[in-house]
Amino acid sequence: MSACLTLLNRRVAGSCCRVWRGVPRQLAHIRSASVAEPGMRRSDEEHLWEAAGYLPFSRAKIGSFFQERPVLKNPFLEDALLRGYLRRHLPQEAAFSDLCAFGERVANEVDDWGRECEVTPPRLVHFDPWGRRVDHIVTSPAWKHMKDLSAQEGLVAIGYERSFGEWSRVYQMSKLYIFSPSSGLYTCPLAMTDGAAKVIQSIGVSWPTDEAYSRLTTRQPDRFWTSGQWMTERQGGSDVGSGTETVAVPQTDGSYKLHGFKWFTSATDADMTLTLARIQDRTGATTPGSRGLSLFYAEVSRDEEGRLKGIEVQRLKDKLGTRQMPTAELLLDGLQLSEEGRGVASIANMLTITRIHNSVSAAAAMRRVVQLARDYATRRSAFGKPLKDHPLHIQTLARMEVETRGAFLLVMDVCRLLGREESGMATQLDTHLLRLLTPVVKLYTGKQAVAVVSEGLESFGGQGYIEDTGLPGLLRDAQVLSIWEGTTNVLSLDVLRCVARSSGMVLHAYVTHAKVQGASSVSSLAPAVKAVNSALSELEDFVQVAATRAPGYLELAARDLAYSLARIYTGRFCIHVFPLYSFIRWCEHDLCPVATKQARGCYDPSTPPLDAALVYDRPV
Ligand code: MFK
Repeated sequence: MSACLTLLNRRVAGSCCRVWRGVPRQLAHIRSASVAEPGMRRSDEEHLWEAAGYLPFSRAKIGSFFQERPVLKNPFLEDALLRGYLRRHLPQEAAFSDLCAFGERVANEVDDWGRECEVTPPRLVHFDPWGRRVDHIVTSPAWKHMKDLSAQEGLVAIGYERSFGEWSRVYQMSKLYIFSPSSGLYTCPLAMTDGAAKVIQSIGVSWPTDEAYSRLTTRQPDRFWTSGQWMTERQGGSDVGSGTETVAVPQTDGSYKLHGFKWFTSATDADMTLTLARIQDRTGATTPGSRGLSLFYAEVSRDEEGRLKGIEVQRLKDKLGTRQMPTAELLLDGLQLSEEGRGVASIANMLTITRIHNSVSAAAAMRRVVQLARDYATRRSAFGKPLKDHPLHIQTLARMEVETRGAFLLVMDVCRLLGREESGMATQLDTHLLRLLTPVVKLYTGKQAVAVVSEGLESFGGQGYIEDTGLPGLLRDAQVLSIWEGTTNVLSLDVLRCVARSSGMVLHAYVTHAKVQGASSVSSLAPAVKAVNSALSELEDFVQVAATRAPGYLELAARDLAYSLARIYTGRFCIHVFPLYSFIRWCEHDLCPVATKQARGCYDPSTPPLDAALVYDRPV
């Protein structure tokens, strides 16, 4: 063969430039080292190249091997855990057939729209051709299809129709879970729409928001509205109470004009919004802090010439991900909705809903990347066998799978609790659990989604880094999940606040619910039961010690506490829902990191100055 190749090199090189065009660069050295032999016929060349196994490169120019792509199949049928969970709790045929049909639609139609949203991002047209300011946010046709689809499929409506009683939220969120990774981020406006409907419902559906409520929760595409949640200002992303500068000036007709600058307004093409502002008194003074904030409802409308009324769009944000969706800086005017000074408490209902949606999207992102990686492992071979036959690769996928299952079960349990509360079935324990677990599930799944999706991309090798595979977008969009709707630290502190405000009742409810009662009848499960219950005891011990320390101690422990709450609670599901071997994988985690770190003195008073010395690289 090597003699043949030498002959080939000598004869072919320089004889015909045409042959060399398209030969991969790695073969170029063969040419440069070769001697030309004029007069050679093309068929001879071809014969020699074929003998050397290179003909496909000379003809097709890129070789004959093409890797099969990972295939998205019906995400409902592909998800045994989701189907098993629903079979257990919501065994209605109507729900199954709807989810199955929707899964088919997602795989065959919606996923392409999602991709189109990514490659045709929104743009802002400030002026019409004659110089008038119009501030049009131009979105892709696919983005508009998503809106119609959302109405038709009842992606918000299901939560308010409550056809499945206390399980209606689980059903709605199952649908969103299937939809989310293919939605082109349309789940963002849907989360806020759902949150706005919830706020309006909790305040009481009456004029002027009754029409808005019916539009937010309709299944008719031509009536359907989406809502914004315009909270963030330049000074106030997390610290909304101090950072909100927008003022509400009372008008003679009882309405208000809002003057302010909203720094991040997601899905700015919404039809209405809920937002916060400080009401001015007659002297123009406002009340500072959280107590000075009221909640406002505003419809986004245009005048006859197409100009936005009372709103100027400064610019669209240039973001790492979520590029499918317009995020803008703007100002607006509106009508008062909440009691004066109850803005944060009133919008908290919206935060609960959007944080649950966020968690659903996080679990869904993990599920999607695992589904694709699992499929790819059957199509891609390396080192002589398919990836699925490499034990280390399968171990990696198993670790991703167990994270995904844990996230799914945690999220669905919070949806279950929400459904119980909304259908009047919730016990006091359920209500406490819902308050505590909402920030916990949001912060935990948001972080895990980034880790799992990043790991998932690696399982496609270099292709996972290539834009038009659609895979990098999964990672970019996952990164926002731990940022918006409350960062990990802000939510960890929310956990502490709700523990303190309930005088520890939320924690008591948690321990009561999470404890696995009685010895398991299946002896093989005994170690798992023991692991969860002893982690719970460690958690209780931590709380007892922490209660005797200065407040700064708990603040430093807040993140680890939230992680412990998430991991122990998920461990409890492992026993009932998972096969035992997945519990072994779950226990690769420290179930109660807050106790482990407490024992190591990580929250001692000396820690903050030491941390500052470390971060700023200054000796203490
Ligand atoms: C795919 C999913 C897409 C999701 C959509 C994404 C769209 C993106 C839009 C955004 O990102 S909008 C910006 C989101 N911003 C935040 O999430 C703010 C993060 N900061 C916090 O959450 C702060 O903790 C908070 C602003 C709430 C702190 O404000 P305060 O004024 O210091 O709150 P405080 O004093 O703790 O609570 C005031 C009242 O609200 C209290 O009620 P009472 O007066 O009756 O006692 C609290 O109990 C209540 N409250 C606060 N947080 C609550 C809550 N109630 C229930 N749940 C909560 N989480």
